[in-house]
Amino acid sequence: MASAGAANNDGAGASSLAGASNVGSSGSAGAPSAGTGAGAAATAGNPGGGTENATAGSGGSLTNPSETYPLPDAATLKDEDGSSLWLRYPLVPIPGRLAEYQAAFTTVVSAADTPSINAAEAELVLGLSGLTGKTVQVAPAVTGAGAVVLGTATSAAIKDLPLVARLTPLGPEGYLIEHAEVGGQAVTVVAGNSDVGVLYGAFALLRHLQMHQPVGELALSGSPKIKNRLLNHWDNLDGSVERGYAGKSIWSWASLPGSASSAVLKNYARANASIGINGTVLTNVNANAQALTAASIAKVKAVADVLRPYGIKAYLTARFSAPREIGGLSTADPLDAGVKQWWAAKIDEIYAQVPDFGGFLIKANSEGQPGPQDYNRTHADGANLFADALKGRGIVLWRAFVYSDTSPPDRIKQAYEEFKPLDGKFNANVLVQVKNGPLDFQPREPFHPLFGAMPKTPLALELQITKEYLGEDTHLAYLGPLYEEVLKADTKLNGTGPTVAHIIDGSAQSYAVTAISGVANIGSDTNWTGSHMNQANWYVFGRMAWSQDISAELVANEWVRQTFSNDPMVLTPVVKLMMQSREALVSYMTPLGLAHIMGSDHHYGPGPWINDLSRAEWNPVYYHKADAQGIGFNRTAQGSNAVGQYSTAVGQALGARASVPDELLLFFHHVGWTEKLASSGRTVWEELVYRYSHGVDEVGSMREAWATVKGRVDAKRFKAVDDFLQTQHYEARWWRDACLAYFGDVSKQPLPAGYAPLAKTLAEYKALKSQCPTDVTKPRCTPVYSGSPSPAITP
Ligand code: GCV
Repeated sequence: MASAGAANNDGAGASSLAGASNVGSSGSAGAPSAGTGAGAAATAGNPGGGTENATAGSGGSLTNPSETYPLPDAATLKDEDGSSLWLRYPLVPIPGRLAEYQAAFTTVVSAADTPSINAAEAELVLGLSGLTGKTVQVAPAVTGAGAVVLGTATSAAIKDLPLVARLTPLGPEGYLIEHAEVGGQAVTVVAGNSDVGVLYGAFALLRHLQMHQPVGELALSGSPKIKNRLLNHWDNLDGSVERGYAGKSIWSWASLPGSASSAVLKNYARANASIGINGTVLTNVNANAQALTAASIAKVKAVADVLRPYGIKAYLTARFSAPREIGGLSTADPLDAGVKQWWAAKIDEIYAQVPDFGGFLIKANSEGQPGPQDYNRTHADGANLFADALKGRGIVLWRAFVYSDTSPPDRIKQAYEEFKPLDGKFNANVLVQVKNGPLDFQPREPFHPLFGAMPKTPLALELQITKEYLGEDTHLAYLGPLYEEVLKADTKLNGTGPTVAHIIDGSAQSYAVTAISGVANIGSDTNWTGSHMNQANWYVFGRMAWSQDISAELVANEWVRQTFSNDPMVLTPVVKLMMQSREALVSYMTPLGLAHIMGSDHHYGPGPWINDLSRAEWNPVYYHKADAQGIGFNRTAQGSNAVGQYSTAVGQALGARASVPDELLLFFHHVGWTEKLASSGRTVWEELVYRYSHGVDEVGSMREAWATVKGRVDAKRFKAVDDFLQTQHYEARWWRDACLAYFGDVSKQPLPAGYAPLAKTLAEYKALKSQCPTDVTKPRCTPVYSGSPSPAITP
């Protein structure tokens, strides 16, 4: 049954994930609500996407044209702290839609008393009561109109309905939501092929309603193509989070198993189930063997017990040297019989406590982590050690992010060189987990050349949700466009296609097992993700893990509607600024294919001049290679030949100056400062100046757009987002001025006319190193400027 939720941290927050609602209020009439702008063409699902279908007949409009959204009364627009995420369920503020929902949803009729069905019931009771302003309760049977009937294809109320024929093909996690007649009454059926499928259906229905969609012709369905959709937490046992910008680890490892009963974990599970995530790796890939002791396994069990009703399996990272560190063995050699026995026993011990344990995520022989190469064995030898012991029960996600201890001529080539020769050598329950690009979660990089190159080895895609290189908690960068760019990237193995999405969903190369991972941005902050807008990146990861065809814009639309408002006066500007945000950030940080020019270690502010670290590839100068003649890393056949790792068609396109896209120019080519770009007619230097400056002004326009929603969203969240946008604007200007100061100095090119001058000297930017960031866990700098950072392109 529904329980009032508590805020993320400790229940102290004013609103909660489970219970908060931003009660709609009357007031002066707002904007006309016919679907406009960013939202107009969107539909509630994903027509033609193959994995999720829209409401039949919902047409192109997301709102009822005959209704308008009232301007919320400032006195009654309650402050929110973000702890409710996108599960707020506020009263529908438009009378016609409210009446429609009040008539359509009066009771929830359950089919079975199982943990997942109970979770679905509880969510529907909570959500429907909030949205309709009426108490919706669970009933044992259909007694009148307005029932929502839950169940699987074998439930008594559902098994004889014609819709079962459409449900069955949707697979074990699929769901279907339709009107039907049960017990002589018109009801809404939420059906799944499993209990978790029913839960997914419940969340899909609530999403539809939170988006104020009509319910007259209800026909929602969905099923994922990718089987394992995981968050990867880089959480350490001491409560810190590597690359975490949202406080401490939510597991509170030291207080487990007792603390598992806190509302935080249940709310975490609800949020993940609502977007289809079905696995979570609890521990950092830079692993600690202590996570595998008996005491730790008891903690994992406690967490897994909370996650299980929501269809989420717990996974762990495995430190390769654990047999030596906690097992008392003298070796961790994967071919040693004693080592095999140790891992087999350890894995049995885990399954005795956690019967649905998902498996292991392993980083080996990378950045100092131990691995099979320590014993002259291969990655396949290492992965198969775990695969044997997990067989029939779990999977191994073996990471391809390998980064050796010696300086390579071109760091990005290592993963392909080590893994491609091992294709076909991994056991059936091993996936090689590959980052989206060959470098390291940059604002933009090309897709990883391993995608398509290992037809006999299932590859999992690893995306980063926490924005290590994209302004962390502070800068607004909606990652939907980045994820979409990767998923749609064309490997051109077959002329056209397959895309990365079709590689990882298993369809292109017949993988037996499939997976996608997102490095979580979640922590103990009340708003979960360090900033309100970063919640959207958790949300979009889940939605795209479920459906690779869904568009970033549609997901932004869904998220804004559920998180802030359905009012087009909010929806249109906020979706627009989200959609421009990633490209704006690329422009002011790493335009034209620049990469890894952030300050060392913290990866926050600009540091293109850094050249004094002991290993070549730790220094930004290694990546941009700017000199008096030009800029960029030559990865063509005449350079490092990284292009040779792609299919012939992709390699040729990236390797030729005439066909490489401007967006990746300096990633693959070293070009002269005064060489002209065919696309703009500007020289490379002028183009850099233009893009850096344009990025700053884009943030200015994002701020202006956000300013228009004042009074239409609660004041607390409005101000929090507004403050961060101001910081971002200043820091975008800092990025622009610092990078142009440095590249101008190297190239000896003057700033062209039509641009604002650089505010400080190169020496002053370099000197900021000692002040900024002041705290690496919250890497915000004291304001770098006063006044307005824009216009950077002067009128
Ligand atoms: C978990 C980058 C990050 C590291 C991270 C590593 C990885 O190097 O900076 O913090 O370590 O990637 O993905 O393993």
